[in-house]
Amino acid sequence: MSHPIVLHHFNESPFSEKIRLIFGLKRISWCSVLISRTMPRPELMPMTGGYRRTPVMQIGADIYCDTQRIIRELERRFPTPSLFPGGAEGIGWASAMWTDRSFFQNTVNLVFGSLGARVPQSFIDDREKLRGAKFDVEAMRAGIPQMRDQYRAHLDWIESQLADLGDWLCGERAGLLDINAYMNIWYVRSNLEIADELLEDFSRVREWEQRMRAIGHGTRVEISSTKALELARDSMPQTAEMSDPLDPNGRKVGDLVDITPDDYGKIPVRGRIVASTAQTIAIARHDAAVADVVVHFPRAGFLIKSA
Ligand SMILES: N[C@@H](CCC(=O)N[C@@H](CS)C(=O)NCC(=O)O)C(=O)O
Repeated sequence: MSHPIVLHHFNESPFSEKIRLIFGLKRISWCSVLISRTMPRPELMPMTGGYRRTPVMQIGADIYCDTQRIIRELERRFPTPSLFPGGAEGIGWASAMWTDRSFFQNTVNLVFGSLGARVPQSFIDDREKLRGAKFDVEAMRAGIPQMRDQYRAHLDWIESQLADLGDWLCGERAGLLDINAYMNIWYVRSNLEIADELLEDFSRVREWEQRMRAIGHGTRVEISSTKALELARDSMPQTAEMSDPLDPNGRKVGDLVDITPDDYGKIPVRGRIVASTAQTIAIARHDAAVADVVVHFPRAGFLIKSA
C-alpha cells in the first residue's frame, strides 16, 4: 500500500519552504500538517522520538528528519525531474552546509535583529531552549551592519554564479543548489521591508528569485495532526534492513544508538539501527501512541552515539 507524503511544517519556516518548492519542482501531491512555530507539539513528538526541528516528513510509519534527509528521500522516490540537472551532485548536497548554517545564521540574525521588539517573548523563550543559548535580539540588532556586510557577500556569490551559468545556479533547470540558496532570500523577503534595499545591487538574483517563486508548491491538501498520527499508527515502517560494512565505527543493524543534531535542537533520539549508509541512518522505535516507527536522519551534521 502506498502512503501519502505528509509534511509537518509551518508556513513561515524557511527550511519548510525548501521542501515545498521541491514538491513544486517535482509536481508532487502532498498532505500538509500545520504545526505550531514553538513547542509543545504533542502529536509530532511520538513520531520523531523528540526531534523538534521543522520540517519533518512522514510517509506512513517512516519519519524523515532534517531537510537533507527529506530531500534525499524525495529524490529517490521521484527521480524526475532530477535535483541535479547539471550533474554536480556532490556540490548540490554539500551546499546545505553553506546555506543551512553560515548563510542561514547570517539571515536569522538579520531578520530577528530587524524585527527587534516585534519578536514575541514566547518565541524568544522557545528558541533559547532550542539553541541552549541566549536568543539575544538586542545583540542581533546591534550587529545588523556586520550582518548586512555578510549577507551581501553571500548574495554576491549567487550573483556571480548566475552571471557565469545563466538562469539557474547549476544547470539548465532549477536544482538543489537553487533551492538551498533561495531559502535565505525567501526568508528575508517574507520578513523585512528592507529586502528591496538588500537586493538592490543584485539584478540577476532578483530575476532568479522571480523564477524560483514561480516553481510553486505542487498540490497541497491540509490534514490534521491527529489524522497524521493515525496514519503512522495504522502503518508498518517500510524500511528494509541494510548494514553499512564500511561504517567507520563498526555499527551494525540492531545496535542501540542515540542520534542528536550537532548544532541546535540537541535532543537525542534513541532507537535500534535498521539501515545505514555513508549519508543516512534509520532507527526503529516504539511509542504507545504510534506503535512501531522508523526515524530517518542524515549523517552529516548529526552525532551517533552508542546508547
Ligand atoms: N538542519 C535542519 C534545520 C531546520 C531548522 O532549523 N528549522 C527551524 C524552522 S525553519 C526550526 O527547527 N526551528 C525550531 C522549531 O521549529 O522547533 C534541517 O535542514 O531541517
